[in-house]
Amino acid sequence: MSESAASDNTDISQPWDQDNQAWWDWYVSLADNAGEDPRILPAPPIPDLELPDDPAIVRELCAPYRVSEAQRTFFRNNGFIKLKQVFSPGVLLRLRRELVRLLDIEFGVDPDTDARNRFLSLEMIWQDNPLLRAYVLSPRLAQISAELLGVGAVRLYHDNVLAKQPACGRTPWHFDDHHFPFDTHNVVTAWVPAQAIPLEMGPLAFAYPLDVHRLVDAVSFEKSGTGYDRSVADIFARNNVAIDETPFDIGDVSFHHNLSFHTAASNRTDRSRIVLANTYYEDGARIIDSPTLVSGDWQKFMPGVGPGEVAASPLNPVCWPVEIER
Ligand SMILES: O=C(O)CCC(=O)C(=O)O
Ligand SMILES: [Fe+2]
Repeated sequence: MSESAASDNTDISQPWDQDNQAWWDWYVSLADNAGEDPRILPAPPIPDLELPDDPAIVRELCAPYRVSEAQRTFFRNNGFIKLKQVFSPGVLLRLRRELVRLLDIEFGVDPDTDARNRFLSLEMIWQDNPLLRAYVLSPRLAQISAELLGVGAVRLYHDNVLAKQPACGRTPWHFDDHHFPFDTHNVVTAWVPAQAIPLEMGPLAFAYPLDVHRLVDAVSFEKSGTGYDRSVADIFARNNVAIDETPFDIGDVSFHHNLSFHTAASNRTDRSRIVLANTYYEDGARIIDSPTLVSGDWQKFMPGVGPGEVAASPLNPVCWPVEIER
């Protein structure tokens, strides 16, 4: 590659000018799938439960969850944590049913039966759907996020429904600081699986401890091809970096810091891996002066907020502590 072609491939100074779905289609194209096993296995059945009614769901989404000092220390050191029984199976299966309905409306596919190998994404699902609003602005998720970060108040950046369809490939290695246009590192994503995720479905996997990002800080991001993903994987392997790649039981929720390096394997099951990922950040944070291509559709998540300004549009409510007005 000539020098200018190489620098074109690493120039991310232009803003993203397409939608969030196009962003994800592009982003998963950057993953190296050479080592992935192509066999498709049957997914575990979705439990046949009686689902709770909406008031019971809202009560659970609002109730506090006890985070121990040991868990806070683990998160601070490692940049991620997987917590057990954050929600009951019924609350998650009700979420899944609603997300399947929305994905069907948006993409015209039943994400469980029409396998198209894509990473489908929806965002801003909470604004006109009272049930999903309760899941996205969940005081329980926001309280856990604030306690893990050790901050007094958190706002919503955005929600993201992530449906990795059967046979869709890996999510490339990355840390979210690269995507999020914030001037703070007090940013956390609650990744809420709407079904159990066995290894063959591609659970989110985390490199740790938190500061392993320093090993790859000098690797240049490449906006086409799989070079960045391969370089990060090689450096982690050469340095024997620990990776937590473990299944999620129904009810497990992971929380990752914006400096935590993470990836996910391909979905080798016959069911979509549906997750709700909500990102929360410390109240008072500002937008950086120069968001990039990789910051994606950020202005959609913060209308009216410009570079350098305090990130607090009406679409970024304080989710914890709970305000009287919502
Ligand atoms: O769901 C995935 O595979 C990736 C999600 C992710 O990178 C995130 O939520 O930060
Ligand atoms: Fe991520």
